Amino acid sequence: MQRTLTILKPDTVAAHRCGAIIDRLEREGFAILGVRRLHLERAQAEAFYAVHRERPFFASLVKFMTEGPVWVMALERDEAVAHLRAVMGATDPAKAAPGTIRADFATSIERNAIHGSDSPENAAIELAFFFTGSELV
Ligand code: FUP
Repeated sequence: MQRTLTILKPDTVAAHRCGAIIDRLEREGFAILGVRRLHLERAQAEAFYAVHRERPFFASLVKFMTEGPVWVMALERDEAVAHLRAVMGATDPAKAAPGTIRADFATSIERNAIHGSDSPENAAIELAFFFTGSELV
């Protein structure tokens, strides 16, 4: 079994689509070990996306991620990182395969509904960003 981190982004929360996406994740075999609903502080969003700090879209991305509440979840299943990435689809919804979450729920490359860790190493870092080990049960 493997763990990964997902964030249902402000566009998803504002559109009341968290339930629809969680239903899809559960049907894909993910167990939800931890859930937090929070409104990210600017410094938190900047730290979470620090790898993108020099990219031209960074300021806009941080503004979007702090415009309203998000749901952060710790997920578990076999091959959780790769499977979540497959179920999410490509970053740009115009390029996301039919039936993926981003194809169905995202409206742009920035407002793309959901985050998923991109490697087991980053999953461990991102899980620790939001949860203590004892919170994941
Ligand atoms: P992903 O791992 O699919 O979420 O994509 P990236 O790590 O490459 O990018 C992280 C986030 O930055 C994306 F979810 C959305 C945002 N982004 C943009 O807004 N514009 C871009 O051109 C690329 C990424």
